[in-house]
Amino acid sequence: RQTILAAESSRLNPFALHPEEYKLLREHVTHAQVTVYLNIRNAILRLWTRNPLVYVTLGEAVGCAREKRYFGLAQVAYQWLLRNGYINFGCVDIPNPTAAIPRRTKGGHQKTVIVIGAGMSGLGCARQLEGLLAQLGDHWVNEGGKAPKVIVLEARPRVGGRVYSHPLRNQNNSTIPEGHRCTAEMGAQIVTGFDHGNPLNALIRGQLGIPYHGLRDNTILYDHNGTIVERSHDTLVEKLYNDILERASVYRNKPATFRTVEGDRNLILFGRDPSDTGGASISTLENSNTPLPANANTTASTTEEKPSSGVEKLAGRAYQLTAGFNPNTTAAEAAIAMGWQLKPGASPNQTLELDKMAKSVDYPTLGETMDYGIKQYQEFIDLKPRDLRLLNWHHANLEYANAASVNQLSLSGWDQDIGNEFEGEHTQIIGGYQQVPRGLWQCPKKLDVRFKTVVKSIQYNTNEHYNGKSVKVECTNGEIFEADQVVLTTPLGVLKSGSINFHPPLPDWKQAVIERMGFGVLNKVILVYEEAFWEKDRDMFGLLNEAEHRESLDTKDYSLNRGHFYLFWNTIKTSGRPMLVALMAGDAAHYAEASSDDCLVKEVTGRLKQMFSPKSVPLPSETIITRWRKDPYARGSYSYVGPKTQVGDYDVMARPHGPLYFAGEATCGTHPATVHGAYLSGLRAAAEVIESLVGPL
Ligand code: 2PF
Repeated sequence: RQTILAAESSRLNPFALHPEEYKLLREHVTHAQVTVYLNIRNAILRLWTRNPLVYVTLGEAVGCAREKRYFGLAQVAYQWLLRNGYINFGCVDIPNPTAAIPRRTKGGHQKTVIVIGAGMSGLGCARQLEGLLAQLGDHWVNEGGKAPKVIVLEARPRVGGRVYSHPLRNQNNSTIPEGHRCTAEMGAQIVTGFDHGNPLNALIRGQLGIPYHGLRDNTILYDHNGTIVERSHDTLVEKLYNDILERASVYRNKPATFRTVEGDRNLILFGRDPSDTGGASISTLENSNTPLPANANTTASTTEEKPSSGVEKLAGRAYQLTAGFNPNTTAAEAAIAMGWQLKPGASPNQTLELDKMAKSVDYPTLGETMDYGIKQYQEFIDLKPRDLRLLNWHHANLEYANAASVNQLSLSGWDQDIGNEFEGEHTQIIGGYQQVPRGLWQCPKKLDVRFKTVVKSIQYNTNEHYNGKSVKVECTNGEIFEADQVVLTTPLGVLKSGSINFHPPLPDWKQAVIERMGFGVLNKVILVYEEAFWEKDRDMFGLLNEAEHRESLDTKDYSLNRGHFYLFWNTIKTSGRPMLVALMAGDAAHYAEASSDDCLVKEVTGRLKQMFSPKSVPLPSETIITRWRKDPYARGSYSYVGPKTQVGDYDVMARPHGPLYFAGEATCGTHPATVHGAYLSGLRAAAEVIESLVGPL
C-alpha cells in the first residue's frame, strides 16, 4: 500500500507505465515484466518519499528487485526516475559526489549552462542540473573533462521572482515562531494539496522543514452594503452558477490520450511479481495485433468527477463537475431541483441554448457564453440584483484564479489543466513563501546566482556541428556570458514585451505561441494594522460589489467592479502581524495599476468600515500594493488560456529551439500558473539539457 501511495504522490500511476517509460521499455520487456518493473519503480519511489532528506543510491534501487535477473530493470527504473526529477530532487545532499572521481581538466572545453531567471523554475532547474551532473560524475571523467558549470542570471537583487515575501517595517509583537520574519506575500501565497502529488511537499516538509498553516473552509460573504449574505442564499446562487459553468463545459476540448501499458493490478497491489515472465515484447505483441490483457490509454488529465470544496474553490481554478449533473435535464428542471421557483407561466421544458453564443463567433469566451446562459435563466427565474452580485462574485473568483477577465478566457480551453489539481488541504507558509526559493538557492550548497544581471539579448547558433559555445548572452550592465545551452525562464509577459532581443529572431512557431497565449494580472492591496478588528479565526471573507448602474440585472454592468476587493485574506497566522490582503481581480487588477496608494487605501477603508460597523476601522499602519503589470521583470502575474490559444500550446511553449530551452509556469500545461508548475517545468528542462549533454537513456 505504501508503495502505491508513493507512486501516486509522485504523480505517477502505480499500475501503468508513464508514456515515457512505455517508449523506453516497449521493445525490451514482456507484458509480465511490466509488472516487475512497476513493482520496482514504486518501491524506489517509496524509499525516496519516506525521507527526501536522504538521497536514494543506485545500490538501494537495485535492492528493490527481488531477483538478480531484474537488476537491469531496476537500473532503468532508477535512471529514469532520477533524470526526470522523481527522486533525489530539491535540496538533497548528494553524498560526496566527486570524491571518488578525480577531476581532470585536460581535453574538451568545460561546458556552461546558463539559466536565465532565479524564480522557482530557474532555481529548480539549476539545482536539478547541479544534482544530476554530480550524480553523473564519472561520465565527465570518461570524457576527459570537467563537469559543466551552471550559472543563473537574475535581473532582480533577490531570488524568488513571483514568489516574494516583502519584509514588514515593524517586526515587533510578531505572532510567528522565532527565526521567521514578518512578511507580506506579494505574489504566490497558497500551496495546494500537499499529500497528493505536489512536488513542493518534499521541499517544504521533507527537506526544509518550513512551518505552514492549513486553510479552513469557513468563508463568509458580505454584501456590498456590509450585511452578511445568508448561507442558504449563497448556496442557492452558487448552484446556479455551477450549473451554467457545467453546461458551458460541453465545449471543452477533449484531453489528449497517450498510449501506455498497465501491469497486473492485483499483483502490484500486493507487491508480488508474476511467476512466469517470458513471452514476446510489448512491441511485438502490439505489432501482431494480439490484444494485451490490460492495455490502457491514460489521459494527460483525467476527467474524474470530484466534489468541490470551498477552500479549493477560493484558492484556485477548482470548479469541478459536481456529481450528479445531468446535461439532459432542462435548465428549468435543474433550477427547480436547486430550490428556485419558476416565474409564473414558465415551462419546465425551458433550457439554455448556449450554442447560439458559443458557435456564432470565431473565438468564443467563457464569460460571454456564461453571461448568455445567465440571461436565458432570467427568462424563467426571477433573479434579483443581489443574485447578480453573487453570480458576479463567482466570476470574480474565476478571474482571480486565471488572472484575467472571464471575457478573455477561451471557452474550450480555459480549464485545460482540469483533473490535475492536487486534492487535500491547502496551506500557507508561515514566515513567507520566499523561504522555499531561498532554500533551493542555498541548500545544500549555494548555487551560482548573479543578481542585478538583466539579460537584454541572446545570440544563438542552431547548427549542431558548430564548434565552440553556441550562445552569447548580453546583459544591460555590459557583461557577456558564453554558453553551450541556455534555459530561459523569464515570464511569458517578458517574452511578449520583446525586451529580450533574439539573434536570429525566434522561429515563427515559437513567436506565434508567445503571442497566442494569455498573460494576465492579479493585484493585492496589503494592509497591516496594530490590532485585528476582524474575526481572527476566519482565513478569508468575500465582498460583493455593485454594478456600474446600481441594481442592474445585466451581468455586463458588473465586470468593471466585481473583482474590486472581492476577497480578503486574513494572514495574521502566517505573516506575523495583523494583516489583511485584499484581492484586485479581473478588470479591478488593471484599476489597481492605474490608481494611487492613497486612493486605494481610502476605498478599502470605506468598504471595511461598512463591513465591520459599529467597530471602528482605523487606517492601516503600513500598506503595500502590488502592480505586477508594471513590473519590468514580470509584466503581469500569470498565464491564462486566451480565446486564440490552441490545444497543446503550453507544450509548444516548452519545446526547445537549438541550444535554447524553455521553462517557467507558462511552459507547464499540466499545472500552469502555479509555483509547483514552475518548479516541475524546471525539472523537465533540466532533463532535456542533460539529455543533450550525455544522450538519451
Ligand atoms: C527574472 C525575474 O526577475 C524572475 O526572478 C525570473 O526571471 C522568473 O521567475 C494560481 F494562479 P518567475 C494560484 F493559488 O518567478 C492557480 F492557478 O517570474 C493558486 F492554487 C492556482 F491553481 C492556485 N527575469 C530576468 N532575469 C534576467 N534577465 C531578464 N531580462 C529577466 N526578466 C525576468 O517565474 P517562474 O515561472 O519561475 O515562477 C512562477 C510562479 O512563481 C508563479 O506561477 C506563481 O507565483 C503564480 N501565483 C500563484 N501560484 C501558486 O502556486 N499559488 C498562489 O497562491 C498563486 N498566487 C501567483 C499568485 C502569482 C499571486 C500573484 C500576485 C495563485 C493565486 C495567487 O495567490 C504574481 C502572482
